[in-house]
Amino acid sequence: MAGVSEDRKVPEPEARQHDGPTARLLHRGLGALAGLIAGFSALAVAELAAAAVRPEASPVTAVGGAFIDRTPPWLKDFAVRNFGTNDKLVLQLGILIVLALLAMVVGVFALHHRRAGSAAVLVFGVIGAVAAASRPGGGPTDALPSLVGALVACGVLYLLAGRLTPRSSPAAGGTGGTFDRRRFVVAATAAVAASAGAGALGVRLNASGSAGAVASRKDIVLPSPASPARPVPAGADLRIRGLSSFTTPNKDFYRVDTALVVPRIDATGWRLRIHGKGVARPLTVTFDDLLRRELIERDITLTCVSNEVGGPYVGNARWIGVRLADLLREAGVRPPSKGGPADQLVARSVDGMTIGSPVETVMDGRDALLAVGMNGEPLPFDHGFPVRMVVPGLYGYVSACKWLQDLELTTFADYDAYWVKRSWSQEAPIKTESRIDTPRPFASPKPGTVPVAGVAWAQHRGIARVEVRVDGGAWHPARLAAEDTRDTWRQWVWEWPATTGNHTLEVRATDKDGYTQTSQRVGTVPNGATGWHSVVVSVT
Ligand SMILES: Nc1nc2c(c(=O)[nH]1)N[C@H]1C(S)=C(S)[C@@H](COP(=O)(O)O)O[C@H]1N2
Ligand SMILES: [Mo]
Repeated sequence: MAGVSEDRKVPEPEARQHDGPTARLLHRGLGALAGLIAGFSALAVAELAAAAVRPEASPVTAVGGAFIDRTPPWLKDFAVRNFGTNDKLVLQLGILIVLALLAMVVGVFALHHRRAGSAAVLVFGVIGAVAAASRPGGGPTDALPSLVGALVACGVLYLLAGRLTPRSSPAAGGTGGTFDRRRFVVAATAAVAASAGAGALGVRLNASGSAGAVASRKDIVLPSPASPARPVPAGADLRIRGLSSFTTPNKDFYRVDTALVVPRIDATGWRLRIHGKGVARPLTVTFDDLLRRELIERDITLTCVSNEVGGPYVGNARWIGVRLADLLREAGVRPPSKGGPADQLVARSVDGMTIGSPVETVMDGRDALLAVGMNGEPLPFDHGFPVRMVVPGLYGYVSACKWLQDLELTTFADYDAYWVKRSWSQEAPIKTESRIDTPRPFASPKPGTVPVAGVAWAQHRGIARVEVRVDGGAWHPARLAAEDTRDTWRQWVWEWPATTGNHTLEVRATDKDGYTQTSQRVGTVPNGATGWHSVVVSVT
């Protein structure tokens, strides 16, 4: 009887109530919330400030970019394997989560160390500023968004922590005491609202900042190529349900790059410089210069070295561009076999990517392109607008530089390109591979005739044969679709007389050099995966 009613009759003094464990927890929680709000203000204000500099200067993008450049190959491989094209989203979310946790810690700390806690926010600002200023294409002004954001956050935290500081009251002891919750709520709401406004405005301004680039892309009319591709042979696309289409639509084309913000370049201001070792006549060309040259159109299948056996990072498109070898010859470049001093062509993009290709390969007569068009339209921004390289037969990381702005002739001995510094091979021709597209893994087709179909590729050599086997039995020759060119992938199908039960399907291809895919499984690092793709299905 005693406890409850007595408590009601003799209430504790207010200050004592606020000193209880729940009150203390609530107080800390509000400190953490203050930290979060300050962090939010920092990012929102930085986003707005970035609109005055460039989108790449916003702190999460800058820190993310710096992180990507320092990612060890195994982690990159892990990210690509597990998150695929979402890897960048995962990275940015990860950075935001870490920031949120740190902001909460700083917020709680600021409850008792208001000045030091607020000042600690500036440390993050400096980290963001250094990362941003040292990004490719960045300069001292790139530091501004992080610094301005941090200053604002510092002020916000100071203010909010102040509202959480107990007013000195004679009865207040320990860590508690009273504070005016209403005043805190008002200040916090104001900070959130103002930041949200600034952030939203920043996002909009950053988007509209690329209006010139978007307009320049819309204005482009691709001239018809002097050397058109022949039409894709009717029999090249088997049109089997579940099988990748022969030409990959741009919207479905795989995307692999290190760019957190896709560069949006205004084609009218674009310049490409060709220079370096053995370049007798260095060249600078504009986008219009390229369009005025002889354009060629070719079907070429692109493949990423990070593509696992059975993976999705391969696609086929119809490209329009100029012959890279022609331009190089105009600049006076000779391949090593003709006495040229440079054996490596290093392509540089506006976002600081470097991609090195063998000069010999680029000039050996294959259709190495400076591409301006992809499947009948100017290159999409994601795929390198306004100009990218495409070299049949070489993995993308040693040939397919997007958002190109510079070509330098040098040697493999003198220079390691971006991925080579990260333990990938200097040279990497595409390996002969094949993939089962249908049936899908763990599908359950009915017994009877089941088409097993997929694609095989050995760019610049061509596919000669594809074979399929079931449960490790004899190899059956698949029917090959018509060949478009030896630079494109080739579809295949085998009509499988499927019987009830669980079965393992395996595929292997043989290229026109007579090489049959090895069964030996190796990973993607350092120059491409090998092994047979297999799919387990249960026929019921
Ligand atoms: N600027 C730039 N170009 C780049 C890359 C990059 O990260 N940055 N990645 C390369 C890699 S590894 C591949 S496989 C191809 C992929 O081209 P896609 O995204 O158009 O399919 O682009 C290449 N060109
Ligand atoms: Mo790649």
